[in-house]
Amino acid sequence: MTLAFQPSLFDESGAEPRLQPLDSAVRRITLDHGAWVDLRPAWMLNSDVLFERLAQRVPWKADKREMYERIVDVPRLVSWFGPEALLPDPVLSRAKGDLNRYYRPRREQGFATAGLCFYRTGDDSVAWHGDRVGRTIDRDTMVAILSVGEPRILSLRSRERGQTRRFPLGHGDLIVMGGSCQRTHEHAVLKTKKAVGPRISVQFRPIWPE
Ligand SMILES: O=C(O)CCC(=O)C(=O)O
Repeated sequence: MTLAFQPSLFDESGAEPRLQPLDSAVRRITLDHGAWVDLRPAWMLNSDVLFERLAQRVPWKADKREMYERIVDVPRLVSWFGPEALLPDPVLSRAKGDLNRYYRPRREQGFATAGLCFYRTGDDSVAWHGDRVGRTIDRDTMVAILSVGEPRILSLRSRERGQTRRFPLGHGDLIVMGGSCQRTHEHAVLKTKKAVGPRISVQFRPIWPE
């Protein structure tokens, strides 16, 4: 699949994607009800190369879901890699390792799976939701999202409908949602009429018990 996109101004031409240290470059934003997000802009350098590889190599699927008693297409492409699966690029295995080393989650909370989403145009989106753990268990957890390709806005608001925060994420940026975030807050990538290029997000998650 090829989609035109605006390359990052900071990438070294043709160089391999590589990760920068997390450490002091991570900025924490404390939210209400015990939720927080960490931001690490440009965590991955030369991320356009990874965008191109993922766009070409990943077995993308168009999911369907039920809406108002009709089956409709989910407006984005997805692919999921279980805890033992070989990730579609070695730099993603390094990313998972770096996240586990930096956050040192308890064993059952370690980043294990990778869910990939491909937003081809501004029509692709995901509606307001908290990830499944927020609906099923009463436990804090972390979800880390690496974004490559052109930025899209990840919106975040408390379930009490407080202030909406908007995080433009693309070109190697990292966001980690932690604490109670999946239970007390919702996030979304909303449709936009603005001319936006394609973005792929990689979400690293723990394995959540049913
Ligand atoms: O693409 C993103 O940054 C968000 C993805 C997401 O929220 C999800 O798939 O649950």
